[in-house]
Amino acid sequence: DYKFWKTQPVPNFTDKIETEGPIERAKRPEDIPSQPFPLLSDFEWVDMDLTSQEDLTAVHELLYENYVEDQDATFRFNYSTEFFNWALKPPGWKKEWHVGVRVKATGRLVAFISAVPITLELRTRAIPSVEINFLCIHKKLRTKRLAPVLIKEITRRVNRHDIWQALYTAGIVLPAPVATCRYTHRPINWATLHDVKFSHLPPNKTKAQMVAHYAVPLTTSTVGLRRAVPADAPAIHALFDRYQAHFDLIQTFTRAEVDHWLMGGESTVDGASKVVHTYVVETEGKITDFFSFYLLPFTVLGNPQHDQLGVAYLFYYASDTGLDADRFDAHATAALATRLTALMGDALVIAQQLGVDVFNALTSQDNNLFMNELKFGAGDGYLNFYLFNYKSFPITGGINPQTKE
Ligand code: YNC
Ligand code: MG
Repeated sequence: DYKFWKTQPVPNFTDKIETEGPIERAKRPEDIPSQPFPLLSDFEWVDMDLTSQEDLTAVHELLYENYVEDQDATFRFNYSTEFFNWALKPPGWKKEWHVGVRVKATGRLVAFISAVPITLELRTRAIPSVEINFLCIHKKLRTKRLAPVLIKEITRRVNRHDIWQALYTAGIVLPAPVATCRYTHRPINWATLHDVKFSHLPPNKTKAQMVAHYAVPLTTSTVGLRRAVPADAPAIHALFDRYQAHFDLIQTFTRAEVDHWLMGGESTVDGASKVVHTYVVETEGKITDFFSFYLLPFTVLGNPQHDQLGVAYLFYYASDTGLDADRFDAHATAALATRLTALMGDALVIAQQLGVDVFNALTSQDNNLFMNELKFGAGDGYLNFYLFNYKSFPITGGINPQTKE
């Protein structure tokens, strides 16, 4: 019955929204308590220092053992230092927003929650926000109502910086989603996916038929496609801004955020990010398209053949195809569908070259224009998107925010 969520500034399932905007009356940072919420006396709040290897390791271990897993508990996210640098240290990140709870006596990290600054735009209205992610409580401390304490504490820490809205996603249903997407998966290496029981052999099919069905070309096909370099950032940024205009709820980027989220920022190693991979199409000196995906492999438990699964997640993209036409123009939409199908087909090729076994995407952005054609299949999971302290009219024009797994 949502005992906690009922007390929070979120819409309920039946609210009829009359005006779009904040739910709580405006407050000032100085109205917010300067002291943390009390914890049981065995525990203490800590700011995790994700520039230190020790704290990175502690967060990694907590999430590795206790974060989201599949039903059979055979797959675990294999987070890396580079991944945390990318997902948790974008421009404007704050150490005090990497919140840990430790056992006082042993120093053991038993819970974590994070916020990073983002700018949302809802139907052209900019909303300075944070994205809340990586909420995790040790399995031995579950269902003790610690999650509400973590959520209230991160809210306090964000409010102290004069930010009053947040975006978060969850597989579970809470009051009340602003949008709901489905996970889809595009097998690349079907044989391996079958070995680890991620993919199943349909009746009346042979393994060879499945492998052939999902075969991806060895080389890309789009003329002018190449890896993005730092000098492309301004052109990518401009194209991205134009492309986003047709969605209702978007995340916008500053130039520094383009450098971080698309070029790899601090996660860059030897000039190329190991986490986010961005490609552009250059035609006669002009950037006409870009796409990006990030890598977050799975560890596979208890399988004699494989201990790792290469997993890519579609991230942001844009194309100038049909961009200046009315968004309901059927010809422009068909042209965009053709273009995105070619681009994402090439993304699969590149992912395959990087050892990716499965390429995941949500049913957000314009992904419905290419998913069927490129053999993405619907997964079991849904992802609900939530806004904290903001009520929105129903979203009809689509969303783009890509939260990190
Ligand atoms: C969840 N995922 O409903 P009610 S996603 C939000 N998001 O409250 P307890 C959640 N709320 O129903 P446990 C939630 N999961 O009574 C549960 N809740 O109102 C609510 N899993 O607390 C739940 N990570 O401590 C209930 O539950 C209350 O011990 C119960 O802990 C939950 O990162 C959890 O899936 C999820 O580690 C921490 O199960 C634990 O079960 C766990 O008794 C595995 O809590 C990992 C996992 C969640 C990933 C994510 C987004 C989190 C968003 C949090 C909300 C942010 C609001 C905005 C704040 C900033 C505002 C500003 C400005
Ligand atoms: Mg608990």
